This record gives sequence, C-alpha cells and structure tokens, in this order.
Amino acid sequence: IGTLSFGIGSAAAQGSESSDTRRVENIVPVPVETEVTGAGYEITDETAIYVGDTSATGVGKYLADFLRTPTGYELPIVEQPPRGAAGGISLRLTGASDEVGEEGYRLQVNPSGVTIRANAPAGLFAGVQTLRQLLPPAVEADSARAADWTVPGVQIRDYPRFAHRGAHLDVARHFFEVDDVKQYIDYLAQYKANHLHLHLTDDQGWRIEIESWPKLTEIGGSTEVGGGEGGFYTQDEYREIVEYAQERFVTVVPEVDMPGHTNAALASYAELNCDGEREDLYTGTQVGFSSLCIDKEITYEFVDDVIREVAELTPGPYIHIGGDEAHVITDEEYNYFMERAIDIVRDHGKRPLGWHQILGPDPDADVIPQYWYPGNEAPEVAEAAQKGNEIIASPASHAYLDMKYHEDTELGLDWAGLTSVKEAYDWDPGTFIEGVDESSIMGPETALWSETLETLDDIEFMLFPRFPAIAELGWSPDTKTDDWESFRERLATQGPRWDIQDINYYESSQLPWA
Ligand code: TNX
Repeated sequence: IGTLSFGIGSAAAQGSESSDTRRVENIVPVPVETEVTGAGYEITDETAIYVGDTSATGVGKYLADFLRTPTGYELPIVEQPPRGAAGGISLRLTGASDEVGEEGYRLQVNPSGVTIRANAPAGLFAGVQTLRQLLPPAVEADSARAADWTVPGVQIRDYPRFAHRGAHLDVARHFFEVDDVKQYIDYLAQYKANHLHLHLTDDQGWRIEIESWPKLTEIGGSTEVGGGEGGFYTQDEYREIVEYAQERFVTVVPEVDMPGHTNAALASYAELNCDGEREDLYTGTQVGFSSLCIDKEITYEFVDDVIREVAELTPGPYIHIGGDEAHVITDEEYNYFMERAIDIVRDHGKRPLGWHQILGPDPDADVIPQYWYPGNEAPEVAEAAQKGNEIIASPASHAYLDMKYHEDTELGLDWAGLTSVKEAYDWDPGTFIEGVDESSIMGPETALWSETLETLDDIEFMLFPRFPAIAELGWSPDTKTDDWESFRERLATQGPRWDIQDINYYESSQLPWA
C-alpha cells in the first residue's frame, strides 16, 4: 500500500528499471559474468554509433541496420565521438583484455552510453547480439514501434567455452532456397554460433553446381524426398550464402557426402557406376544403399574435380566428406576410398572433416571426426582423441534436432529417441563421449536432417527452442549450464522475441512461458 504514495513517474521508472534488469539475467547464452550497475542508457533519435576503427564499420552497419527498423531513428555511423557529445553506442577494438580472445567482448552501459570492446570484429558482433537481448522484445520488429529503448546499466565480460559452435542443415533431402538459408544463418548468429555445416549432397539430391560435372545438378538436383522439384545453388548463389555468413562471423562448412549417400550422382553419370549404367533418381528416405565405385579411377577424378571446385568457392578451412553409412561396400573398400578422399581434401588446401566413421582408415590428427551416435560410446573416437584428433560433438540423442520432441510431434524422426528441450540441454559436450577429454572437443554441433522438413516453418519448429539450448552449451561456461531449472526460466523469456520475429517455435510444456 505504501507504494501508492509514489508519484506516477517514479513508479513507471522503477517498473521499467526492474524489467530491464531482468533482461540482464535472461541472456541466452548466459554470459561469463554480468553485473548490474546503476542507471542505464536510453537510445534516442540523438544516438549515434561510434566506430573508432574501420575494421569495426561492418559490425557498426549491421547494428545500425538492425536498430533503425524498430526504433525509426537515424543512428548515424560516425568515426569518433565529438568532444563532450551526447552519448552513443561505441564499438571499440581496443581495451578488451586478452582473456576474451577473438570472439569475446566486454559490454558496459551507463547513462552516457553503451560501449562494446573486443579484440576482433567477431567479438564486437557477439557483443551486439547481447545488446539485442538487453533491449525489449520490440527490437525484433520489422517496422517502427513505440517502446522504451533503455539499455539497463550493466557490465558484462563474456567469451565462448568452445571454439566450434555449429549447426548442420540438410538441403539435400529437401531443398531450401537461398533466403531460407540466410534466415537460418541469422538464427545461428542470434545465439552466437559460428559454423554452418551445409549437407549439400545425398541420395535424393545434388545441390551445388559443379561446372566440370554439370549433370550433377541438371539431373541430380531435379528432385527431392517425396518427388518434389528439388533445386540447387549455382556457384554464385553459394558464394552469396558464404558472404552472408561471413558478415555474421559464421564459417560455412560444405559437406559432399561420399562414398555412400551418392545416388543423385550415380543417377547423373553412368560412368560413376561399377556397371556403367545410370541409377534411377531416388525420392524415398532409406539410407545406406548407394556407393561410388571404389575400383574405378574415374571415381577419384570425380572426387578431385568436385573437391577442387568446392574448395575454390569456400574461404573456410574445412571440407566435410561425409563418410557415413556406406553399407554396400566392405571395410577394406571404405578405408581405401577414404584415404584417397582425405588426401584429395588436403591437396586442395582444406582440413578434412567427416562423420566419425571417417576414422576407419586411422587417419592423421588433422582429420576431424564428427561424433554422431546416440549414447556416449565409441571406442574408436576415444582412441582417436588419445592420438590427437579433435572432435565435433553431435550425439544423436541430444543434438539431432530432426528428432521428435515427443511421440505426437508430427514432424521429425525418432530413431535416436525423442528429444525434449530438456534432453537437448541436459548433456555436457566437453565430457559426454566416454574416454574423451574436453581438451579434444572442438565444440557441439546440432544436426537438422530434412527427410520430413519441407519449409522454413518446419525448420523453425524443430530449431526453437532446442537450438538456443545447445548454442548455450557451446558458448557458456560449464559452471552455468548445469542448472535446467534456471535455464528453463531464461529460455522461456525468449518467447516474446520469437513471437515478434514470427518464428514458428514449439511451445514445449517444459518451459514456463509468460
Ligand atoms: C542418419 S547421422 C544419417 C542421415 C539421416 C539421419 C536422420 C548420419 C551421419 N547419417 O543420413 O538423414 O540419420 O536422422
């Protein structure tokens, strides 16, 4: 009752201050350290964005583009704050400690402005993603809104636990247009992930133009699961995806799956088949039935051409060569093929990555196996870690976002079990695989296979809220990611943001939605 005596103005100010402060507590992924300080900074039509260094201009533009829409403010980008100027948002590539590395940042907010400091543009970008969550959900709107654009007074110190925070997307089983992939990249960036693994080829479709083998896309790209028309990226379109990702500090990891999962290639070129006859196109969902012809030399000319062209289009250091489920060849054939394929990747200046079967031929330590079994046991992976191979952790029982949430989920598969939001969060990528130390883990990666997914809405449904959960496991310190009860509260506060973003998320009953 005592509160009734407060003036309306101060009650409103207090109200907004406390809801601001709650935003600090609800950031996903949770930062290394946050401290609520005093009063915050209100973004107004006077606010400018200061970039002290031209290397910060790209992030400055991203931030300006992002904030101009909902606020309707001009938000000019300027090089230096004039002396005694009103506050603004400063992006600084100085004064961040070494501790935050290349991707971390410090963020400070007081009444005179917001300052983000980092050692590299990627860190500024991560800081901008945090700033986004310090503003009200209306900041996600695609048109001007009236809102209180006050950033709460805070000091944040933040950097990632793992260097690799990835998300895979299968564009082969169902094809997704360039714009859908861009949207996917935006979701990665929003939760501080930094690798997009594009599964570009499979039995049902070949999705990347290869100039030296044009029928791969003409024929192999012409359909998809269920018999739809499929599609593919021209080399220019692929470059466009790569560039869009780069602007968001996301590295594209292209996957060309081999020697299995190659029916689309075998249907495009007769000479790739051992019997010299083209396969029929395939639009079902079986796995493990196809293989390149191990004994033919043209197979390796084909692999060399494909890897060369993909390597030339890809600035990132990795090429993923699949290697999963080659069930119609012997282990001996598999190992012979993989040794040659791994060498071809190296010859074209890239680091070879593959599903963890790639360990078959016992490759050198530069090869990265991506662990994908459900459960936590794979002795060959533990052995590889002992020998120095680094590992990407994608256990199907937690990180396969194409698994159903529960029995009645219409989309998705269930071969690795059901994956609730809690299940997605409830594992530690650093210690999960039996016999593998955290020091051998590059980081977690989610997988999104698209046998049952046809639209961006479908993708969103499987991604949210589970992707942000695993993104947090990749970024945040393990001392802060072992508390599901607190996480479910924080994650639920993202709901209003997703509503405004028009994301088709799954309203899991495990989360206390507002
Ligand atoms: C297994 S996991 C596959 C994919 C399927 C997926 C469906 C792996 C390396 N291969 O070919 O799409 O299961 O969940």
